[in-house]
Amino acid sequence: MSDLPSRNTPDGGSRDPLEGALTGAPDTIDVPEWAGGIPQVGGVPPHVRVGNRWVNLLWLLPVVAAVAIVAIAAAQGLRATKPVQNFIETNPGTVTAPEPPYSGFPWWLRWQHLFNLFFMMFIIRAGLQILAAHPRLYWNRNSTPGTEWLRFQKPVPTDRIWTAKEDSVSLPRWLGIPGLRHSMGLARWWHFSFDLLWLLNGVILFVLLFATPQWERIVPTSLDVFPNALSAGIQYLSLDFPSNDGWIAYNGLQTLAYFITVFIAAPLALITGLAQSPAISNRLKLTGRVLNRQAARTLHFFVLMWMVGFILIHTVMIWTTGLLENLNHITTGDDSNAWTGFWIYLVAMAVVIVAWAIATPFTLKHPRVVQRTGQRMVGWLKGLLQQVDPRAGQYTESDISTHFWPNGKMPDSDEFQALLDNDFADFRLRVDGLVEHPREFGFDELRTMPHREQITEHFCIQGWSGVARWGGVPMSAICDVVQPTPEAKWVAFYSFADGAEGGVYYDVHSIEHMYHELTLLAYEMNGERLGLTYGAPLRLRNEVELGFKMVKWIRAVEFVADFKDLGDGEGGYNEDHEFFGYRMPI
Ligand SMILES: Nc1nc2c(c(=O)[nH]1)N[C@H]1C(S)=C(S)[C@@H](COP(=O)(O)O)O[C@H]1N2
Ligand SMILES: [Mo]
Repeated sequence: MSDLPSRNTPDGGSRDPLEGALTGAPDTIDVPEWAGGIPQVGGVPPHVRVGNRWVNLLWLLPVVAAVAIVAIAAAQGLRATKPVQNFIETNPGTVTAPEPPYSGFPWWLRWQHLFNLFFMMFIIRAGLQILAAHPRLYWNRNSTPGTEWLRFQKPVPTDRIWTAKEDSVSLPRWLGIPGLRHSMGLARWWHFSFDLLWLLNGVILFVLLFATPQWERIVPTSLDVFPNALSAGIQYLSLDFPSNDGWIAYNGLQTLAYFITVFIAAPLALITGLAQSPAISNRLKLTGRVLNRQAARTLHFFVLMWMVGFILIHTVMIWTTGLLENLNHITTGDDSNAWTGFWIYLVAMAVVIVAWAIATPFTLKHPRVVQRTGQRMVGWLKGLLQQVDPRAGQYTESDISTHFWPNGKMPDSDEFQALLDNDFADFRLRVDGLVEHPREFGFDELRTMPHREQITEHFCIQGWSGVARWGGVPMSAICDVVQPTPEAKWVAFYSFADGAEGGVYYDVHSIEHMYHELTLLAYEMNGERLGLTYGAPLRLRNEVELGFKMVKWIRAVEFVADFKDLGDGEGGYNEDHEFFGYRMPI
C-alpha cells in the first residue's frame, strides 16, 4: 500500500506509520530553542497611521505635557473669573442625592475590589502578550500590511516572504506573560482563566450593586451629573481639587468614570473579546459587518487603554486626596485617619508584587502546568463553543482579501520535492486508522470526488485574519469512502512539513467536525490551484477552529480513538510544543 512500513495495533487495526515520526516535546521552556529558535526581538515604539504617513507616538509625550500645562493655566485663569466661580458654587461637583445619603463600602465590595485588582493584573499582562503576537491593529478584517492604523512593529518587508510568526515581537518578561515571541498560547491560558474569575466577580458585583443602594454611587440618576462633572473637571485641572466626599457620594466626574468602567468598558471587553473567536464570529455573522475580528481587536485594545488610564488616575487620586482615609474606606471600611488601612494596603500590594514577579518565571518553568490548569479552567467552555455551526460566516467574492498572511514552516524533504516536481501526480493521500476501508487517494481521484467551494475567514491564533475562497473535497466524502468505525473519535492530519522544532507537524480534530459541510481538504484557493506557500497539495479547512489547527501540506489522515499516544499527547504539534489547547474555537 505505502512505501512506509505500517505497524499494527494490539487490536489488529492498521495504524498510521507517521505516528512514529511524531516527536515528544519538553515540559519546560529553553528560551533559545523556543518556537523553533526565533531570536528574541522587541517591537518598535507605537506608530499611528495618518493617511499614508506614519507618526511615532512618542512625539505625543511632549505634546501632552505642553497641553497639560496650558490646560492647568487655563483652568486656574477660569476659576479667577466670576461666572466660573458662580458655576462652581451652584454645581460644586457632587450631585446631592434627593434621599439622605448612606455611607461607606460594604465588606463584599471591598473584597471584590481586591479580587478585581488581582485578576486585572494577569489579564492585562497576558493581553499585552497576545497583542505582541501580531503587533498591528486594523479596522478591516483582511489584515493587509499597510492598512493597519497602529503598529508596534516595522513595516512588513516586501522583498521576501514574511510570515506572521516572524512578525511577532518579544516583551520584557516583567511586563508580558511570559514575554517570549509567539508565546500567546501560554498567555491565552492566563488571559482566559483570569477572565473567567473576573467575569464571575463582575456578575456577583452587578447583583450586589443592585440588591443594595450601592448602585446609586455610580449610576447617574439626573442630568445634573454633567455640569457637576464639568465643574469637578475644572477644579481638578486647576489643581485645587473638589472636596473628597467619596465616603458618602462621588462627584460627577467620578460617577461618570466609574459608570463607564463598570457598565460600558467591562461588558465591551467581554463582547469584543468573544467577537474575535472564529466560532462566535462565524456563528453570529458579525464578521462581515461592523464587529469584524480586527475591529473587535481594536476596540478590545481601546478598553485596555481605558482600563490602564483608569487604574493610573485612580491610584494617583487615592494617594493625593487623603491617602489614609481613602485606604481605610476600601480596606477596613472605616471613615478614619488611622494607619490600619495603610498597612493592609501594603500587605495586599506585596501579594500583588509577588504574584507579578512569579507569573513569568513560573510559566517558563512549568508551561505544561499552565496549559493543564488553563484547560481545567476554561477547556469545558471551549468544548461548548466547538458545537456551534459556522455556516452563517460565509462571504461573497468581493470580500476576498488581497493579502493573506503566510504562516508555518515549509516542507523541505526530498520526497516532497519530488512530488512537487511532478505536480503531485504521484501524490497519494493515505487515510487509515479506525476505518473499515483504509486506502490511498490519488490527487486526480480526489479532484473527481464531490467538490465544494466556500468563501470563509481564517482566524490565526496570533490575531490576524483574512478571507479566501477555498475549493476542495469535503471530509464527509472521504468518510463515506473509508467508513470510520464507531471507536473513531478524533482525526489526525499529518503534514509533509516539520513543525518549528522538528518532528512532523500534525493536529487532531473531533470526528463530529468531519461531517460538517464546511470541513474540507482544500486544493484550490481563490479559484486557482492551492499554492505551495498556502499548503499544496492539500490543506484542511475547519471553520470552527483557529488557523493553526488547519494543517497544510497534508500527507495522511488517521482516525483514532484518542490522541494521547500521538506525539506528546496534547492533540497537535503546537499543543505539544507551544502549549496551545486542542479545542480552539476561540
Ligand atoms: N504543516 C503546517 N501547517 C500549518 C502550519 C504550520 O506551521 N505547518 N501553521 C498553521 C498556522 S499557525 C496558520 S495561521 C495557518 C496559516 O495558513 P496560511 O499560511 O495559509 O495563512 O496554517 C496552519 N497550518
Ligand atoms: Mo496561526
